[in-house]
Amino acid sequence: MSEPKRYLVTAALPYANGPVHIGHLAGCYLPADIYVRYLKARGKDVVFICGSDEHGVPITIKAKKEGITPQQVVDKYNAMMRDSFKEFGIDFSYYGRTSSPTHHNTAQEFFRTLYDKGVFKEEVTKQYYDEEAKQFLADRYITGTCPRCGNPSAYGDQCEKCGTSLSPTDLINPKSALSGAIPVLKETKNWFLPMGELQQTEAFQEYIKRFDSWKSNIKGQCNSWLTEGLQSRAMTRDLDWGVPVPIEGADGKVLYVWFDAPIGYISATKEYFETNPKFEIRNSKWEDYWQDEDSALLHFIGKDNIVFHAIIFPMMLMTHGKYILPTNVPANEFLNLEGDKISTSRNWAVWLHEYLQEFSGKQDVLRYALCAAAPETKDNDFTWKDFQSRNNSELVAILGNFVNRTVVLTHKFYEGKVPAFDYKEEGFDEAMVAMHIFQSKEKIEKSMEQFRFREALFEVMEVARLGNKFLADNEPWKLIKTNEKKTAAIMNLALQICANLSVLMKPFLPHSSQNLEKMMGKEFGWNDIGSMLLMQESDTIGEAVLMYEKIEDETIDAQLAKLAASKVANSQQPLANNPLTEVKPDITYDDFDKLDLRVGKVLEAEKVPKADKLLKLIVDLGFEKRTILSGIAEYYQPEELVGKLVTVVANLAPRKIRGIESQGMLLMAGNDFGKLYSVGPDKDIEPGSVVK
Ligand code: B3M
Ligand code: ZN
Repeated sequence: MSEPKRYLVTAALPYANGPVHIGHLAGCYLPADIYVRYLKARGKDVVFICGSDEHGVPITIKAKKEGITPQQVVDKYNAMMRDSFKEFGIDFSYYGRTSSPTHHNTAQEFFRTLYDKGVFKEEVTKQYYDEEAKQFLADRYITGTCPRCGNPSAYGDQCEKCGTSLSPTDLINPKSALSGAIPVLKETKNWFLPMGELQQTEAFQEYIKRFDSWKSNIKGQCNSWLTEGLQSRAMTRDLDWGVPVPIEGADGKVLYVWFDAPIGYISATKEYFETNPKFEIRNSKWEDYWQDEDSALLHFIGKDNIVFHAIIFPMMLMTHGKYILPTNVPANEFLNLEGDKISTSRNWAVWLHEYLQEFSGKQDVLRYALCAAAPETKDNDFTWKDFQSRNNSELVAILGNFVNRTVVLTHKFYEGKVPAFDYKEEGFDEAMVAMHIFQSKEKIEKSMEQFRFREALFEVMEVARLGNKFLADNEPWKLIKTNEKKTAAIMNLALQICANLSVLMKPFLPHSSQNLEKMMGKEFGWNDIGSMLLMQESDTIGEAVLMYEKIEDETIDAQLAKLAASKVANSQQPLANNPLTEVKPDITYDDFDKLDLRVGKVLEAEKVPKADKLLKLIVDLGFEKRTILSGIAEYYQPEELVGKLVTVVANLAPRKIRGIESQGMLLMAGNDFGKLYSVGPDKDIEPGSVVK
């Protein structure tokens, strides 16, 4: 696309069932905000949309847990999240809610349009039902083992470990999350989006060409979905919390949360235009951003949301007919904390609202640390030590130090007035500085366009480094005694670098950039970058403002102690909550006897391309060789397995995974905390032997 006329940028609508943590921020809100601020600095027309996702099973489960109504849950967390995003400086144009009447209407109308066009396939299928709770078990109401990676606590809609989107019936050993009961299958009617058929359409094939220019982590996930072939997916649910299905014969059913939530971006945009008179003046309307081919549509999300934004929502938009399709879906991977997966239930997180209280005024430090460690291409780790050193040795020692010295010396030597640049000397050259900054600008722009914000931030710091070094090398505080003219020129240049930095920093460190603007007494735009004439002779600068201060070890230790307390609390959790103590219901010997377990010998093992977790094994069962796919690539190197004796479930019905037929399963010992060990005989015995 040539330069878009306008941009509609969205950040995933967080479920309003818990506070925001650093994983959310690094995953999508911060990158989206950085990008939006960058576009705005360049004078682009941008609308930045987010809001609370207030439907879906996660909300109702939280309500049950807290003993309050779903409405109370969403009211509480919607306010909390909105406020902390705001204080942190995530500059949404509008923060909506999917419980709003505008949203309900918009989502229902959308469904109706697709329904009237005959897009959906009406199907009676068997769905899991909890006979104790008398309720169908959609999505997260059901848990079980992920068929793809073996994660024992996958949800009915998705495995959070490998990111796969699932149907409840895909789960191995399904269990009701409501009562723990083993669910039964019961018939019910639902409306399906025929994704397999839609995949074949010309329009969709045309759309997916866009993937080629997307970040490789997204392209990879999307392509593997497409190669595997998409399956129809129900867009309605038997639930009582959500947007009612607006057609006859659908009593007691609501829209699937992943049908209504992305439409939330549209309804929030509508509400923004309805409530913001600014747009009437500019004579633009919400449709311009969603329905005009000259607009760019960008969805910032975390990796677990890729399929919904890159495939399902575009299919909805496409079949509706009036909408543009996403220009890009810049998704990040996951952020871990101190080497461990962030987890709300284990309280293993840094909560934004707590950070804002405990580190008051230090929003930009967290923005900086999170951007520098952002999981842009692979999962990454946040540690408090890294946070401290980013602050102390980068923000304080380089950026802050440079700005502070420049401003303080300008006050000391020149009563706060910009001194003249009137000096010539071989090797002392303002054009060199200008060139350096201009080149940085170009690098930053290139990185930004590719959503490589870490790289861009690094380059911004390069400019601060340049300034800091420039002062350290020239020592104006000494030189003033011997060469006033040169000192003035040095200070003039230092001020020009500060002015340049105030713009370069803007997308990343908005609070400190504002402070720097105050100190410079002026605001500059993106096109000013590279100029050495931003500060004019005799301009008066403002007082020095402390931008960053050192963070002491005690502060970091207190945070680490807080996390350590979570670890202890988790290990002391009542046994009833420990999945290892829950034994499945009794079975008879006849049930057990149905299993045909055999000793097998691994002959070959290799990674499955584009599947991080999977190994493809050739296993000798004595009487025949089997191809078996096993989700153990994280725990075993292929070569470790060759020659090993393992236990194989030899009569498990074959399953196609990633286009390869898996003819059995290996037994593995494991717990919920990761790590799997293969289970085999402890003495050499020939392959094919029966395990009983
Ligand atoms: N609420 C899932 C999540 O918070 C979901 C995103 C919706 S975006 C339309 O991860
Ligand atoms: Zn999985």
